[in-house]
Amino acid sequence: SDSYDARALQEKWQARWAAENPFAASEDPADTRPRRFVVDMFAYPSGDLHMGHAEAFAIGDVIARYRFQLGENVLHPIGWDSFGLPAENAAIKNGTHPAEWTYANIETQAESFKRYGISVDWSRRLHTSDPEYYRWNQWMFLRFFERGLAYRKEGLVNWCPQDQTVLANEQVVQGRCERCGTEVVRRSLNQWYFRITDYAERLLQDMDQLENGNWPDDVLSMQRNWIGRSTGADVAFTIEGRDAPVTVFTTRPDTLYGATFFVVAADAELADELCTPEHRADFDAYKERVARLSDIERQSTEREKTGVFLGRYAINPVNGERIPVWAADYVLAEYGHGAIMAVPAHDQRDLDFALEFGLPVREVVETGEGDPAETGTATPGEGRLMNSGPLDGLPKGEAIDRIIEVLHERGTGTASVNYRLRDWLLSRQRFWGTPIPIIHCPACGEVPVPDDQLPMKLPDDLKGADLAPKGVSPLAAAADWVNAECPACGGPAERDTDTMDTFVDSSWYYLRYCSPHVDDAPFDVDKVAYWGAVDQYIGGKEHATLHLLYARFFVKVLYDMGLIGFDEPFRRLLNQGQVVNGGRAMSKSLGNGVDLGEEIEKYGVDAVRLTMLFAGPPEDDIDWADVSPAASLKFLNRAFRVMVEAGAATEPGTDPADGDVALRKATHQALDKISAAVESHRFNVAVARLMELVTAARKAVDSGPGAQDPAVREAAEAIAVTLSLFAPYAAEEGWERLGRTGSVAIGNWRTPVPELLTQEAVTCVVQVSSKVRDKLQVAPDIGDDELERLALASEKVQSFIGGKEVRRVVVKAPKLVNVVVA
Ligand code: ANZ
Ligand code: ZN
Repeated sequence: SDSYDARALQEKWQARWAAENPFAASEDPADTRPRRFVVDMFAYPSGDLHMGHAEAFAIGDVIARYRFQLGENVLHPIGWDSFGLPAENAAIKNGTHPAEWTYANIETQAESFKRYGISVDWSRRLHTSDPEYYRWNQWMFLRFFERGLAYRKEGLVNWCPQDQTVLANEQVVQGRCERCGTEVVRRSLNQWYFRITDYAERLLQDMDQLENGNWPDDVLSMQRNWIGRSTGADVAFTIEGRDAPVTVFTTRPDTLYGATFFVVAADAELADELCTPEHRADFDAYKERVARLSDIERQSTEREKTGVFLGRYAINPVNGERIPVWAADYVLAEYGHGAIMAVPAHDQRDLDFALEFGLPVREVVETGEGDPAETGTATPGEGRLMNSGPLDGLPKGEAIDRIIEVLHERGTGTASVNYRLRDWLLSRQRFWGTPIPIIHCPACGEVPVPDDQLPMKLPDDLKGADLAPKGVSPLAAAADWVNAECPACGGPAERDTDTMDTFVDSSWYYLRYCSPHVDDAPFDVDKVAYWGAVDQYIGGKEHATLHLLYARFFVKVLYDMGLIGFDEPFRRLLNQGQVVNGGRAMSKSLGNGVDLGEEIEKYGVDAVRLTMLFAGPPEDDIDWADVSPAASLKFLNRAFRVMVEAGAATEPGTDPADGDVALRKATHQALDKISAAVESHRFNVAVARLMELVTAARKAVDSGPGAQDPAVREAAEAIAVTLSLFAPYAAEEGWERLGRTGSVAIGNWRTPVPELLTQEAVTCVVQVSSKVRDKLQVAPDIGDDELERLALASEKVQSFIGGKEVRRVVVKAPKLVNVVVA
């Protein structure tokens, strides 16, 4: 048929792509084409693809397809992040093994991705729940363990009572489980950690590679805050009745003379130790209360301050003052040293506490603001020191340097740096994840599973109720699985029953894409060296701190191991917006969900993709209520007809040199602008330019030189080539109708001819107070600022302005400038 039939084209071209895998990457060392590594954050297989996938993958696909068009060797892979709780919860509900749900959904999504026509190399497909993949999680864990970067410790952890598993700090959002929204509680458990804190400084410093627009600024600042570097000093306080002093971390050592009490985190062992018998009952009761709170609640400045006196005194190292030692929950056990010197005059939390419990407030910095003891507002700002002996009169900054020198001389303090970042809590008490490859032997302790015994596979006979949350891993109940021989002494031992956080899986999967089938290493180091770091990564903002920080950490460790030659995984990052409907996020409860499958049924893949890309800049949210896939479909029909008509009128290879000059210029200018727009990720602008080109070609056919004109063929071929980035089915079919062979999508980009990019000048009238005084010849696309500059530079205009004051300049580029003088 000569009209655009989305469904028929989908079937036809999908079958061809399936047979030919046209987007396969090559690793032939003789291949001299530039390489390009483009990765979309992989999908989680919960049901079929949704509108969010459709947007993200349409964006990633334009970027990859543009590179294919330029003739580059592109690695654009696909995979599934297929371990995790939803599969396990579904299995419990349905009485099945999580693999059933997982692999069924992966198949559904794979079919949908194929229909969606994304330009991926299907031969590299991976699933993290395959033993061929997760065995390398285990291998990595063992390498981290050998390097002291994986360790187990007993500590207070975030526990989700609903999911019955621990959560990393990163998975607790405002005191609630990121996944199910249940309020998180604290529990003391023996857990595995990755020592990401060893890399805190590098994670911070190396962000300079990601600046200047390579990564979005807000993601960088979220990472910076998450790492949370603070500079200050460690100061040692003697505690009466204790041999060793207790160190505190402070960002304000200059305020040391204003320290009027001392606070220990109520849940720190130190608090327990320092508590005197008379205060024991009060303290124990208090501790019990604190255990039920989240860190966020504890640090909220809104909450009333609570605490108990421990019956002890600390000695201020600079003035020998005895200050009372309290236990309170606003001090966190796991930050700094779990104890602080409290300076109520200059720290609001300390002031609230002092006012609550009648503790003294002493100003030591003259800030020019009211006395905190009276106003109830601490004064953290700049000023000169007072009540501070040798520091008196110094400004804050100098006082900090001076006091650090003094402390250093006396051996009671040093400059110090602290990070908010905590070690990555990695073990989970759930089933559907990578088993931790450690065997616990009563004689030998923690013994690594030897590499040649990997993968240590999940049992496949647990299902349904076997997996129900019990507070310990379901693996613990599988006796056959748990009991093992100690690899060191051969005695009876037990396997670790926890599984790894699924963020381990996603920390290095992009490296596996370079050689997904190697079975003697996580990746082929030569192939990873060939592709290098990911050139362009595309995905949602929700991963700003979790996944992206962990992936950066993994790459740094692998770099230190000498396995890879780069220390940042993603050179450029693009965060797409969300697809919303009627101004609100789509949700079941609002009933405003839009079903991707139904949209595709109605309008076809090309129209849905085009609509996503035309809606606005990729970072912005798309409101599906405001866009029109029907209009996209109409446009596709018009574009298709132009290609069909040009194809019927002229042969491929027709020399365009004799063609209509106006249309040729329109074509070459469109090519130029579409390239620039795609390179700067302004896909909506690229689509708009393409639409203009279709309009110009239509006009040339209907009321210009007619379809026989070689310029019409040139325009129609340019339409097919550029359209292939956004609407691959229409483009392939159009190309075929133009009599061209081979896929339109690869190596067909056109370089505009420079002579055809020059634009005719237009005349701009320049007025001074509404009287015409000069005429300028300017480019039709001149900007307002440039035009204003030119107009004001005109001698004629200047002579009419004379010495008068210019009130304002009205600019209507490219036709008019009016200089209004007093
Ligand atoms: C005295 C002081 C005076 C402080 C002053 C601040 C202002 P950041 O910037 O977050 O690193 N602090 C130290 N350890 C703490 C812990 N475990 N839990 C809660 N608070 C803790 O904050 C460092 C400041 O937070 C430290 O500096 C300490 O209070 C407090 F005018 O020491 B400061
Ligand atoms: Zn042993």
